[in-house]
Amino acid sequence: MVNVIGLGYIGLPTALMLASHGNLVIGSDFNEDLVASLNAGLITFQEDGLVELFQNALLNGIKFTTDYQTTDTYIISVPTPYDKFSKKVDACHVISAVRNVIKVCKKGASLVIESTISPGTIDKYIRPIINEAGLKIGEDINLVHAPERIIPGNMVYELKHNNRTIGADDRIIGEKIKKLYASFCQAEIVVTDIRTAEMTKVVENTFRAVNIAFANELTKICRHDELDVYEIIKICNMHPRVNILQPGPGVGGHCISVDPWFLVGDYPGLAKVIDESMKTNDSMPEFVLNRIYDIMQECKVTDISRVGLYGLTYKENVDDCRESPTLQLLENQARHLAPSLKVYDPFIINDVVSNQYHNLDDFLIDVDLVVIMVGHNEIIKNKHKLYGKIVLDTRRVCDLPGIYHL
Ligand code: SAJ
Repeated sequence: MVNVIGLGYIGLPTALMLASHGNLVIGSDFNEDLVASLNAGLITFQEDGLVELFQNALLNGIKFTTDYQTTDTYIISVPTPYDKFSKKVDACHVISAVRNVIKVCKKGASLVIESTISPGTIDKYIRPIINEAGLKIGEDINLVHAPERIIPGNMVYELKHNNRTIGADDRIIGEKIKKLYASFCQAEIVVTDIRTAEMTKVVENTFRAVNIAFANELTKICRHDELDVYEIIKICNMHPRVNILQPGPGVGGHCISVDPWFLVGDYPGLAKVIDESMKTNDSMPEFVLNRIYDIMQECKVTDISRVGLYGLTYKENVDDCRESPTLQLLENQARHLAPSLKVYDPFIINDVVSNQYHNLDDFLIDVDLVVIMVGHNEIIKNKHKLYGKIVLDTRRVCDLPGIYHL
C-alpha cells in the first residue's frame, strides 16, 4: 500500500493516478476540510481529465484521511515555501511529514520525497532527523527523491507521458520505486543518486526562468527602439538552433518564480545569471505599470478607475493565482492604485482583490483601457467584445487593430 502525503496540486493527481493503475492507495492530508471534500467525492481544483481520474481512483478503492498509515511506501508531496528574504527553501512541511512517517512506518519502508527541494536538503535536514530518531538509513528506512515535473494545465497527460527522475541511495530501491511509477508513467524513468535528482529538478525550472527573462529583457530593448519584439522572436526562432520563449507581464506560479531563487540563495556569487534573470522577471509588473501610464497619457484616459486588468491567475486556463504577475502588480508596484483598478478573471470565483468582477461583460462596461494580463481562452474567443476599447495585450493573444503590446 502507498501512503501519499499532501493532497495538493501534485500529491492528489499522483495518488489518483497510482490508484487508477492497480495500486492500493491512501491519501493523507492534515487539512480536514480537504479530506472531507475528497471523501464526499468533490475534487478540489480544475484540470483536464482530473474528474474522470478521480472517479476511476474511487472505483479502485482510494481512501483519504488525516492520519499517516503504517505501510512500506510513502510519497511526500507537501508544499515547500521559500523564505523571501534569505531566498532559501523552507523545508518545514517536508521535515514535519518525515517526522510523522518515521513514527509509524514499517521497518525497511521507502520514503519518497516528491516535493521540490533545494539541492542538499535531504542531506542537510532529512538524514539528521532519521538518525536522531535512532533509525538506520538503508536498513530501517530508505530515502528516495522523485521530483515531480508536470505542468499545471496539462497535469493528467504529463503524469503519464513525461520522463521522470528517481534519486535513491540504493539502486535496488531506486528500481523498486521506478516500477511503482512505471505502473502509470509510460515515459523513460532515469534512476540516479539523490543529490543529482535534487539538482536536476531545480535546474529544469531555472533553465525556463532564465529563458523567459531573456525574452523579457529583449522586450525592454525593443520597446526602447519601438521595435516589435514578437516579430523579432518569431524570425529568430526560424533559426534551427534558436528557441526563444515568450515575454510577458512577469513570471508567477509556485515553481518557475521560486525554485531558481534556491540556487541564488545557496550559491551567492556563483548564480549570477540566474540572479539577474530573476530580477528581470520580477521587474516586469512595474514595466507593465509604466506602459499603462504611457498609454493612458497617449489616449487621454485620466481616470485610473477606468483601467481594468483582465486575468488574476499566474498563467492561462488554470485557477491558481499564487505569485501571479497581476497580484505582484497590485500588491507591490500599484499598491496605491489597487483600490481603483478593476480586475476580472473567469477562473477566480472568490474575491481575492478589491474591485473584482465575476462577469466579463460587467467588467468591460466599466473600463476604457483593458490590460490583458493572462491569455485565457475566454478572452481569445470573445476578443470581438474588445472593439471600441483601448487594449494593452501583455500576452499577445488578441490580434486586433490598434492594440498596444509590451
Ligand atoms: N511564462 C512566460 N513566458 C513563457 C512561458 C511561461 O512568461 O514563454 C510565464 C507564465 O505565464 C507563468 C510562468 O512563466 O507566469 C510559469 O509558467 P510555466 O508554464 O512556464 O511553468 P509552471 O510554473 O506552470 O510549471 C513549471 C514546469 N517546468 C518546466 O517547464 C521546466 C513544470 O514542468 C514543472 O513541473 C513545474 O514548473 C513545477 O511544479 O516545478
